[in-house]
Formats: sequence, structure tokens, C-alpha cells
Amino acid sequence: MPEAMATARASDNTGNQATQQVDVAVVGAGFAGLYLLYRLRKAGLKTVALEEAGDVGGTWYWNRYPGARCDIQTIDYSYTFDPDLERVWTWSEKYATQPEILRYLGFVADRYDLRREIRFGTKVTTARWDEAAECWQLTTDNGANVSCRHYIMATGCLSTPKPPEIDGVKDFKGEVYFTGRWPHDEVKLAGKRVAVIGTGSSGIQSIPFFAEQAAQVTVFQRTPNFALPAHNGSAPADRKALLEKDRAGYREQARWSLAGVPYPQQTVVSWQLSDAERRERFERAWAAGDLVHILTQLWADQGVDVDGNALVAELMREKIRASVNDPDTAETLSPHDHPFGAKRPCLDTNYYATYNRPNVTLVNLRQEPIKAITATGIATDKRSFDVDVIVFATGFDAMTGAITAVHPIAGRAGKSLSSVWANGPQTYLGLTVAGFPNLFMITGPGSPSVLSNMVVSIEQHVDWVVDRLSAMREAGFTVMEATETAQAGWARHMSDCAMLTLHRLANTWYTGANVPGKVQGVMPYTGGVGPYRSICSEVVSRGMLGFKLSGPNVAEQCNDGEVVRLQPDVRLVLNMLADMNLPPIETFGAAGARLFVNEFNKSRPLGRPVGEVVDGTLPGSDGPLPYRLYRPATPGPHPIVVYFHGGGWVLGDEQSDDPFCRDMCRRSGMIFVSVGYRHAPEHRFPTAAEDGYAATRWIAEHAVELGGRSGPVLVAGWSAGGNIAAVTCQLARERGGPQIAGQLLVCPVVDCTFDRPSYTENATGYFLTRSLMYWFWDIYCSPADRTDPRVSPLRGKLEGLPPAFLVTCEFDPLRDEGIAYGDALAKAGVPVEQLQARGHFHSSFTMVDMVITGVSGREKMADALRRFAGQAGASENARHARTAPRPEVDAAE
Ligand code: N01
Repeated sequence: MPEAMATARASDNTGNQATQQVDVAVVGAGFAGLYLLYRLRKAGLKTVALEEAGDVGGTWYWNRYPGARCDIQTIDYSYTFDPDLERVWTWSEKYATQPEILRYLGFVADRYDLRREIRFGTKVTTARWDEAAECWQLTTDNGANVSCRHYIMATGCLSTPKPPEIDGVKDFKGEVYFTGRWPHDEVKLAGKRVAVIGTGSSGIQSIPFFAEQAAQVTVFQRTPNFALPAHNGSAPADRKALLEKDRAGYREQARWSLAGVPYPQQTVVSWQLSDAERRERFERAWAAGDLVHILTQLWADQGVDVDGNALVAELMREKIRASVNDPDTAETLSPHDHPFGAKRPCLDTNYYATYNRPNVTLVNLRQEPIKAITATGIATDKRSFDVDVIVFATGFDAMTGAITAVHPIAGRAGKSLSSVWANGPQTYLGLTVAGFPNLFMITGPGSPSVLSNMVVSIEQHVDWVVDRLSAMREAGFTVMEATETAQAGWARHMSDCAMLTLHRLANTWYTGANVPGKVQGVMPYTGGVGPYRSICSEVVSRGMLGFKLSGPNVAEQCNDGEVVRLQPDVRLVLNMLADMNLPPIETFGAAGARLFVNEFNKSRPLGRPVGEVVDGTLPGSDGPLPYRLYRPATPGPHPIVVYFHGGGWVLGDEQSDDPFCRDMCRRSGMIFVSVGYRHAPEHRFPTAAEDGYAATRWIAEHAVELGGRSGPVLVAGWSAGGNIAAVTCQLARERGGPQIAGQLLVCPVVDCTFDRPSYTENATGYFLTRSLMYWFWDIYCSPADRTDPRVSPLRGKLEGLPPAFLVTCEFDPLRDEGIAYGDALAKAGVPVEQLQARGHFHSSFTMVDMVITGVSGREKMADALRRFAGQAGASENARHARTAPRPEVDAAE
């Protein structure tokens, strides 16, 4: 039953009516507000929308500067909730103009009769949570105040223009315009001298129009931006055909894509392509004139890897040089300060060519900053420009501005949202805020919003919110509120996601850097639209995880917790593995499991190039053993790391950790020799340990022949290989050599006890299961031998061992024994550093180029190896090997 007591009334100015009582109040009548009205009405909830403007449209009502268009293709930038609507509306162009988009939104409002619930010309002036009545009380500047159970901000992300921060604006005697608040009447520029400040999307779209009309245009540019020609016209035949062939499938693909536009995920990385192949891909993207295409379809590492990104940026700069006649102007227009895509790139029509016109001048504010605006124009610290018109295309107080700056919002105990967000926006899912019950934000900070096709994100948000309100009503709940735990977890997940992409490397409105004094941090969710959608669904399927629900006649429900504790890419990998529905590896038997692992490894990204890869054999404890040597491309001789692969003493070979060995060889600048030790069940304990020791001894004695540095070697290993590395160090100490300078143990097996908490907490669900570990142990080592330090090095004597770098992962059965080994080494006086990787699983660090968040951990491992080898500091080689941003991995002191 709707709770509203009074019917929503049309707006009037009498200001003294009774409070309007509704179930839901919505602020804004743009894309989000209109769809909310449609869904809420269908759900039987009494609703009012409060809209400051005189008509529907939201951002498209205000941003009506010449040249304003959308920059997502209109076939994608459309509502999809009603197939009939899609049939009756046809866009005239690939990128619709602002007037056409506004007509579309008006058409939608009329078609579903939405205007009757909108109070136009009405601003909310305050919003306060009424604890006693458990509803929101709103005051407005026009007509009745509003009392509502639920309050939904559909205020858009880019709707509060940034005030000009330049002295003297008020002194200027000419005309002043803001692109974000462009007049509804025609602005006549003919014969005038126009100054434009700002070269973001708004400036880049409007400057060519100003140049055609005005006598003179002077563009004041602080930071150049990348722009791609729109090649506007009719919708491209290929995209249209895809849509028309399977409209529902096309829309569904968009909903699960990364950016809300149905493009496939690229898997080929830049260094797998030749220069010619990269250029061919780039030219195709340039010709397509589609931002989502060029941002996602060139190569897989373009958005996550500084080197992969630099290749795109240089190709873009080449295009700028080709378009602009004057080389100095071309250079000024060429961005060098941020990765391509880290700042929102623009879509343009004739932007660069406009600078070839005689009536257009570019002023580089990096060389001559604006000193002040004067009565007659703009003064830089070098010159004065007399102008008739100043256009501010200086952007918005993005994402938070429209929520906090527009009106005070007071939640529980009168706490204001601005004070709660004083150190940056805190939300759960970008939809809700702890302490602000029944308040929702559509595309708020913490959601994919501006990094996605907004319409797709809006529909997902609205559906999720309205479905929740309906479900609450059915269950008798009237109040819904995010918990602090869930919100803190979301902040952590947001920051983990932010480390995956390059957005954090640019000063932009995405990070709040464009507004002086604003706290900085990546505000939109960078994990992608599809993953975000699945997380929102998971919250529901796990019993409204992270929400407290209450109502007058029902018991309070609070299923508290964090929805994502895994690193974002680990979550994707584990979901992918779960979708494959593989039988447990141990059910294949040893031979079958080896075949399976070989096949599985074929599907992973190839390892990166190193200087040289050499296969050979070395004498083991009982016959020859194969090895594979990875040599850095830098001049030698290099220190040698003897490496032991993972595989539970049963699986794998000297090639099976190939991507990891290549990556570590590049990062550390050291030779890695991966040893093919013998496996169980053919060769049971202590064969692997003895092979490991024998191989290390031989490699140390033949270091120079192998092209390595003479002197002590280092040892490293992952999983069971970590076990062999640890054991080798103990054997070398006991048997009088070889000398080992340091040990790198990545998620090692070090003990035969299975009752530590990590064995129970991570028994299933993280690929390496408890039962698989039992199987490995059973095959390799009989119970009677298991306490032997050659398989349980934690039980050995630890004094006098080489310094260690010990890596453990949070979601790994082996976590606690690894930590115990590190602690025991430290207690025995061995210099030891531990890296306890939050959100990671057993294979995180060896899944090179799949688990991008593993990069910083491997950087730390390489640093440790260099320190062990007496090469302090990052080597030149390692700097070159840096292939991705540096995600934070929690490291214990
Ligand atoms: O704003 P912006 P926008 N002195 O912040 C400069 C969407 N949009 O309105 O980079 C001098 O991008 C500032 O310089 P800097 C789209 O998502 C979409 O253009 O801070 N200069 C920058 O050059 C877009 O990203 C479309 O150094 C100052 C410019 O002003 C977002 O809206 C169209 C300054 C502001 O660029 C915002 O775009 C339009 C100062 N004091 C907008 N302050 C479509 O095509 C700022 N600047 C759909």
C-alpha cells in the first residue's frame, strides 16, 4: 500500500500549502529522474520529482552551448527499458545534437505522461531525516514542502558548474557565458572578439562553432586534452545491423560490458602486436570515431599499463601534428601530462583544424598564466587580450557537487552529508550512505557512472533501487540503511579498483582535482559496468548484505559484511573459473591432472620477451634434470636465481611458470633458472627436495658457464616450489654449500599441519582447495615422513639461513603456515620481510597479465632479490620492466 497521504500537486508559488506527502521524492528530471518516475509509478509508489529547470532534460536542458552533442553513439545512449519506445523513436545522427536529445527526453516524458508528477521551477533548499517519523522532510523554494519516506538524488554527475576561480570576473564589462548554463536565447557572436577559457569536452565541441561566427577567438588552454574526430553522420551501418539483428541480445551485452557499450573485452596485449598491427588497429579506431572503441579496443593493456598506454598517446599526438599547420600550436595542443583515457578524452568536429584559421589564437596558460580578468578582457602575466565576450568552459564540481553543494542534507543525528564527506565521498555501491537512511543516489560517487554509458548505468541503478523499495514494502520494512562495515569495505574495493586503471595518474574532475580545495581521489567506480552489476545482484542474493532493514511490525534484519574482499581482478578470475565448472583437479589422477594443467596453461597470456631463453639439462641427484634459463636483455653477468615451479610436487615442469619467470627476470634484471625437478607419485619424498638441492649446487658451481655472476646464488619458488626453495636453504647450510644470498618464498608449503585457520577459511572456492592439498601431500609424502624438515621446513633448524622475502595471500589455505614460517625465521634471527597480500589467492602472483594487481607484489619481490644480491635500489632494467601501475598490496611490517 502506498503510504502517501496526499496527492502530488502541480507547482505553484503560493508557498503556504500543507506539506506534500509522498512515498518517494526525486530530485531531477533528466534521464535518471524520468526513468525513476516511470518505474516508481509502475511499482505503485506515490512520487514527486522536484526540478529546478523549467522543463525535463537535466544536463541536456542546461548544456545547450553551440555544438553540444552526446559522445556515446545515440543508438547506445538511449533508454532500453521499453522495446516499443525503441521502435517509435529513431535518432537522426550517429551523435545526436543537444536539441534532439532534449526532444527525445520530452517525447519520453509525454509518452509515459510523466510531467504530472514533476514540479518544475522548484529547488530543494534543505533535506532532513526525521528520526521520529522515519522519513525525509524537504523544504523547497517554490510551493509546498515535501515529506517522503525515500529520497532519491537523480541530480546527475555534471550539473553544478564550477565557479570561475579567476580574479576580476565581476569587473569585466563585456558578455560572460558558461557552457554549462548557456542562455536559451540566441547568443550573437558575429563580429565579436571571443575568449574561451577551458579545453575539455565543452570547449572542444564549441570552439569550432565560435570560430565560424566570431571575428576573433582566443582560446586559453591550461591542459591540452586528447580528442578524436566524431565523423558524425548517420548511425554506422555495422553497429545498426548488430542492434537490429538481435536488439535484446545487444542491450544485454551492453549491460554486462565494461563501459556500457557492447564491445568485446580485448585479450591481445600491445607487445604481442607489431608496429604495423598496432597502427592498423589505431587507424581503424580513428576512422570509427567512437570513444568507447578507441578506449577499449586497441589492445588489452592500453587502460591499465603505462607502457601500453604510451603507444596510443603517441599515435594520438601524431594525428594532432598532422592536423595543425603550425608546429608550435600543434605541440601546445598535444597532451604529455596524462595517460590517454585517464582524463576524459573528447569527441570533436574540426577542433584541431580550427587552429589553422586566421581568426583563432591559442594561449598556453602553462607558459603565461591568467593574472586577472579586467574590464576589457584577460590579462596573462605576459600580455593583455581585449575581448567582447568571455566563455567559461571550465567544467563542473563533478559527482559530489550536485549532491552536497546544491542543498544541505542532514541524516541521522542531524549530521550533514557535506561533513560526512569532508574527506571525500563515502558510499556503499555509490547508491547509499551510512547514516542517511532511505537516501539513494543514482550514479553517485562510487558507481561506474561517468566511466560508462550513463543511460545503461542509470537504468541499472533505477531498477535496483525500485526493486529494493518494492521488496522492502512486501517484507514490511520501511527503513533501509547501509552499514559502516559495508561502506568501509566498498571504499577499500574502490581503491583496489582504482589501482587497476590509469585514472589516478591524471588531475581531472574524476579525481576532484579540478576544484580548488576539493579532496582528491578517484570518484567513479573503475571496475566496470558488468562487474558492478554482478556485485549489486550479489548484495541482494546474499540477503541484502551490508544493509540494515527495519520496519514497525517486523524484526530488524542486518546481514553485515563486505561484498567484495577479493582484489577486483582476482574476483573476475575466480568467477571465470567457477563458470567453467571444472571437476576437482584431484579427480583426474596424476597423469590427467598434468594434462589438464598443460592445457589450462595454453590459454593464459604468453610471457613477455626477455633477452634469451635457453633450455638445457643439468645433473640431478640421480640423473639429468631439464632446466629453462631466462636471461635479461641487459648486459651481464647477472646474478642467478634458481627457481622451483609450483604444482604440489606432482604437477608442472620447468616451463609451467614461464610468465612468472619472464616477468621476474625482467623486473629483477637477474637470470632465472627454472628447474625441472622430479615429481610424485613416480618419485616420492625426498626426491623433489634432493633434486632441488642438487640443481642449486650445480647451478652455483656453473654460474659463470651459464653466463651468470660468480658467487652466491639466490633461490625462489612458488607453492611446492617455495617448499623446495626453503628446504634447499636448510640443506645448503647443513651440507656446507652452496652459498645462497637470499630466498624468495611465494605462498610456500612449509608444514604438514592442516588445522591452521586459513585451511578452514579457504578450504574451497579459491582454486587451491584443502582437498587438493591433502591429495598432493598423500601422493608425495607418507604420513610417517611428514615432519621431516625436508618437507616441513618449519620444523627444521632455522638459525643461520639466508635472508628471506616471504609472500602469503589472504585467500589461500597455505596463508597461515607461510606467516608462521616468516615469524619463526625472524625469531631465529634470520632477516625476513613478509608481504601479506590482501584480497589475493594462491595463484595471484603467477597469473601474470591476468591478475594486474599482482604487479606491485612482484615489484617488491624483485626489489628484495636485488637487495639480497647487493644491488640496492631499482635497476634501470627493472624500471623499464615496469609494465603496469603499482597497485597497493598490503605488506606486513
Ligand atoms: O569540463 P572539463 P567540460 N583556468 O572539466 C579548464 C562531459 N561532457 O565541461 O584541465 C584555466 O572537462 C580545464 O583545465 P585543466 C564530459 O564527461 C560531455 O568540458 O583543469 N582553465 C579544462 O580544460 C566531460 O569530460 C560532453 O587544467 C581552467 C576545462 O577548463 C565533462 O562533461 C560535452 C580553469 C574544463 O574541462 C566536463 O566537460 C561536454 C581555470 N581556472 C561535457 N578551470 C559530450 O560530448 C578549469 N579550466 C557528451
